[in-house]
Amino acid sequence: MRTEVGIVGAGPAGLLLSHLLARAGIESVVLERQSRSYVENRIRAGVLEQGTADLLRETGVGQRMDREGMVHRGIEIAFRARRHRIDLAGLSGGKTVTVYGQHEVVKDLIALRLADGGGLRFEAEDVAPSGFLEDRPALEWRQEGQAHRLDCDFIAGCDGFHGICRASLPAGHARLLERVYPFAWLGILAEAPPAQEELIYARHPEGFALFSMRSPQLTRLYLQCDPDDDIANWPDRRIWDELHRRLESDGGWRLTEGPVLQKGITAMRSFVCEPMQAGRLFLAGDAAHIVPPTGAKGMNLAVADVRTLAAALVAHYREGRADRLDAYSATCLRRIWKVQRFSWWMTQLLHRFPEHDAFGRRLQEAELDYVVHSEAARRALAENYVGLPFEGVE
Ligand code: FAS
Ligand code: PHB
Repeated sequence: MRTEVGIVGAGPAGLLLSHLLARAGIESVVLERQSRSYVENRIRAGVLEQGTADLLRETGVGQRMDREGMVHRGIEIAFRARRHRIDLAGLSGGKTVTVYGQHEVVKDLIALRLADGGGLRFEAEDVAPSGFLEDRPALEWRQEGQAHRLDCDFIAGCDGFHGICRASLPAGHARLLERVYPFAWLGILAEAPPAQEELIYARHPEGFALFSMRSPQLTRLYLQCDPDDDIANWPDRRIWDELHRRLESDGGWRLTEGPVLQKGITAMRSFVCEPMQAGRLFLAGDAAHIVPPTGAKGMNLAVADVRTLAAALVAHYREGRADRLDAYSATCLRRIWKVQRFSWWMTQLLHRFPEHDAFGRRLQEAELDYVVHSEAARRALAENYVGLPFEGVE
């Protein structure tokens, strides 16, 4: 079997890349190790930057997002029992974010790719990339006991942090830069109408908490926990008690409880693989980088990578240009490190750090105080939260 671009992973990165390439008349095949149902029901990110929502809309996959997504013009930051609104739209020249679950974006992309006759292969086992350093890239895998091989011009490694593609880079080729945080996030999805319209990021002496949502019927909530904590230690009652404690302030607002549909603990790390390419293998999304979810950037950064990679592949196929593929990593890394900085900044601003002494806690409070009372600081937060402009790609 042969195609132009072999894509490993049917998460947001792999599916969007396949969609963008198809719109440019470039063939691809996506190999995903999980089932379609698994990837469509994996609850993850929830906030789409302005640029991400615009890209989905402009490329014909934003209709349901526009019907069901919730456009947000602000967020709230809570500390010392008071809440402060950040007017994202007013401070960013009218930009907004859209709350629309990552799994919904994945469903929309899968439906469109299948309708377009796109090559999506689910439950592809033991995918193995090869030949990408010798100009003869190929992907081999097993499916229903049969061995398969796909020869292609390029391989896109969109297989997430635990995927095979980054692991296939030659030893010593890449530099891995990482920061692991001394806490994790416990997240729940509750069948409860969101108790208010906008997100609340809360810094509390017991730890960080986040109030978010997925729909008028579904509330999404997170609280900081120990990095090696076990979800078995967190019965629903304990979770709700801790969320009430950390999120409710003096204003009388109360969180609405409901049946907990999903709960899990996610580790917190910052990670970058430099460079994000080797020969004809290109990494995109979580395969190349991880950000702590505090800045709501994970999926949005994956989208930005794929936008750059798709443009570079189109320049190759249409104009015979190699320069944009050669510059792929450098182009993406400029944005990646700015987003890493913002995600780290939001994380250090809002979480309880075990190593913090009284001085460290006062510094954190002073920074929060400065952010919520300085228009310049609020504008900087807003500019990053709604999404930095795309650079280097028309
Ligand atoms: P993904 O991990 O989404 O997709 C990779 C795909 O490759 C998966 O479908 C996987 O099954 C497949 N794959 C892996 N290995 C393979 C192999 N060997 N062969 C074939 N297929 C393979 N970001 C936010 O902004 N906000 C959040 O709240 C948030 N919460 C998160 C919670 C969790 C538990 C996790 C793990 C991440 C969360 N993220 C969040 C980040 C997340 O949204 C990612 O940034 C986003 O999924 C990145 O998309 P992809 O790069 O496509 O990677
Ligand atoms: C979510 O709704 O899942 C969400 C929102 C904002 C974040 C992280 C996660 O910063």
